[in-house]
Amino acid sequence: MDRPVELLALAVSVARSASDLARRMRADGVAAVATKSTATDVVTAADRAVERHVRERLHEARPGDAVLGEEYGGERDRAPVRWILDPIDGTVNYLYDLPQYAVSLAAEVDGVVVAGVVRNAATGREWTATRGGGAFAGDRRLAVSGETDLAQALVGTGFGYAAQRRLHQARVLAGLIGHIRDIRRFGAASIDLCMVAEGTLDAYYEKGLNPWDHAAGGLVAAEAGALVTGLDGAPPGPDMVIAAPPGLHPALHDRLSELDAAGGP
Ligand code: LIP
Repeated sequence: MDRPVELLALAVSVARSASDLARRMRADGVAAVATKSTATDVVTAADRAVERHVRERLHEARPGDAVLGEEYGGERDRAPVRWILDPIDGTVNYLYDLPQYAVSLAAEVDGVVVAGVVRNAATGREWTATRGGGAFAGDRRLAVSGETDLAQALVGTGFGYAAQRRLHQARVLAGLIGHIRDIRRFGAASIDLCMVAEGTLDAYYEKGLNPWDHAAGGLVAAEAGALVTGLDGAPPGPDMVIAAPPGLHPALHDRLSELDAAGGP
């Protein structure tokens, strides 16, 4: 029962009920219940309730699996199957009722992400992928944009919760913005990565992401043909996540490397 398609079927079913819970709680009104790394890094009651809901459903279906979630943490060591969960990716959007937030759930087998779903809880848009099985939005198979010219590229990015990090990211953006078509900051990495997969963004990069921000969306982007990497040979991780079509990745990568995008606080 560890086949990627079966893990995906469970992930999709869980992400749908979790999204319904998030949307209901949003309708009831949302307030920040606490802050985490900084005063602007908020957590709502819904982030926690949705994570508990997902953990309960996964435990019911697969009691032996490990779960790593944004709000309750979890097993960082390797279990045969580990689920990587962001209950509400785009929490600030959720707080402000901006319809760009998602339940992001990935299944990792022996350390490799093999299935993932990202579901926009506000709009119901859903992106899925299995390793080697392709990426889909509903039944539509996804492919990244054919853009090869950085100067024509619409690029997504994001900023951290710490002011010093945002200042570094702004300096990097200042060095990049004159070399691309334009920038988009939508506020949820998982959805940004899926937009690269469907070609509504030509590329995306961000420093400071956690595994739960990019595990599922990264697989969707990769299965749609994107190169999903870090900088200078590193895998995608907290220093940097870049997702771009093979024809665009080298130019974006090299520009970000020159700008020390993985550096700073
Ligand atoms: C968010 C990411 C986003 C980033 C934000 C934050 P969260 O995740 O999806 O890309 O720019 O700073 O990390 O905190 O809403 O789960």
